[in-house]
Amino acid sequence: QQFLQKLKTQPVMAGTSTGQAFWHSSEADGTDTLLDSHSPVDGQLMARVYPTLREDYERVVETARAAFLEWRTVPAPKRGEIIRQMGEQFRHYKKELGTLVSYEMGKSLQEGMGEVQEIIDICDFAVGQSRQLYGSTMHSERPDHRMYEQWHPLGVVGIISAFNFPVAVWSWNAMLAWVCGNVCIWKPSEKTPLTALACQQIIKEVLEQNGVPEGVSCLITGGREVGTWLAEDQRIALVSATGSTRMGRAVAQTVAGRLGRYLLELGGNNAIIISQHADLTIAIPAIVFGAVGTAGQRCTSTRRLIIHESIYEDVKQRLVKAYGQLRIGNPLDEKNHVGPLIDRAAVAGYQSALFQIKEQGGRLLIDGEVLEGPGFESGCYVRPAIAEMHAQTEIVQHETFAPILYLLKYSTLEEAIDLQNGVPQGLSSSVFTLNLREAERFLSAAGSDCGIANVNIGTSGAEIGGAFGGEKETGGGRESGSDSWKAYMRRQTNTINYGTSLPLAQGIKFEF
Ligand code: UN1
Repeated sequence: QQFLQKLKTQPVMAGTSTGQAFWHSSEADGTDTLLDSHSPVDGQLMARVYPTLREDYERVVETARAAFLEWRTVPAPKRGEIIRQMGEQFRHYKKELGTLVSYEMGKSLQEGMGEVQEIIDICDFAVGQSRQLYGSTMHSERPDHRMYEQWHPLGVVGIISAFNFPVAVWSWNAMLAWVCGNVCIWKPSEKTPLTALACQQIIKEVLEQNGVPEGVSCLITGGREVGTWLAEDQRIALVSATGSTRMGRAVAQTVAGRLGRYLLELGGNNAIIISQHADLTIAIPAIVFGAVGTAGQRCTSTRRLIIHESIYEDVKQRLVKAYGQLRIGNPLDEKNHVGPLIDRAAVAGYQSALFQIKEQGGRLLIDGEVLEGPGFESGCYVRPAIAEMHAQTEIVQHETFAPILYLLKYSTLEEAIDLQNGVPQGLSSSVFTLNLREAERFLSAAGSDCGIANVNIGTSGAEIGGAFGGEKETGGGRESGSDSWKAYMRRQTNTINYGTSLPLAQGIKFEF
């Protein structure tokens, strides 16, 4: 409550641009244009937020562009030092921000804190990265020539983030984009504007204290239309978008139309293969965490279980038992395992999926239900469901952002891998097996077609150190660790002649 109060009293909420943050200008008209942030935890109206108007957007982009001209010349390790200080601030505010994430988004307090931990981790990673923006050197085919490549910043990076990881995914993008010398304009999900505002406040002090030009970190708010402004805008060098495949396709088509760059992290439909050689004592908790954690609203959530026929009944029984022990309720109460869905529209999507499962010949092993009564007033709490499917019907092919787990049976590993790959999405995957051949086959070129493939751990809960993202309808982008930083930079190849003649490549002679 105190943290929220602090947010409300900061001038950044009141209107005009302040420090590093842009918020909506005072010309806002009627209250009906405000974004209401309701907590799915208890249905309470947390705050009303001004959406960005078009003229404010113009001002934001122009200020960001001007800031870029300065920021790009700051030595990368100096930029890294500022990110280090941001990491310190997030350490300081971990509890407050984690709680706000939990309250605004509905994930458990531990997961809310975990998200802030991801921010801290990526800050640390980005600090190191700031001294490692390496390019290669090549040997020129020409005498007295040197050839090398260097990496330069792109310019203004637009970040469109989703409600389910309202702060972590922004930080993966922003921290790397900043050390690479870019400036950022962040459009958070209209379902979780407050956590974005909180992040902007948390870093504001650091930016101000270091004399960072206004516009390096910009925040704009609003719905789809505001995202479209970024996608259409020639001045936005890179649009990094996280969310549904539908949204990502629209962004990609628009950005591609102007030959801009995009980085997409879209839907997943993640499966775990449970081999007859699996250690079920670790497989079962991995499945349950993957399927019901964050109420099934991670893009890495486990949605499909492909189980060897010889252990199918055993796994089924263990799952039913485990699901029977799940406590559904207020995510701020650490006793509970499953919190609410983000809003009633998500609940409707869940209900529609349950209906389609039955229509498509599925059998609900654990039926879903929308919970009512004390503690469930928001109308967003649902019971995690398990459905047995005879095939990957249309509903199984679809990513329903809710805790619904599909069970499928297999007899050979090839069949299991075909099922695993037989959906339009390609984000995360895993196999539980103690058999080396199976594990390696799954990880081979003939195995999983996903961006993430794990052995003996679940599909969700990736660390920041690896590149995060996936193939096919997941969009092909990679964020966070490994060499994902390259997406935020442009590569320049330099050839230098330090000789006294002008030899041409490919031995071409051009004499006159
Ligand atoms: C997402 O769901 O958009 O791997 C990101 C995980 C998290 C990130 C998920 N570290 O589950």
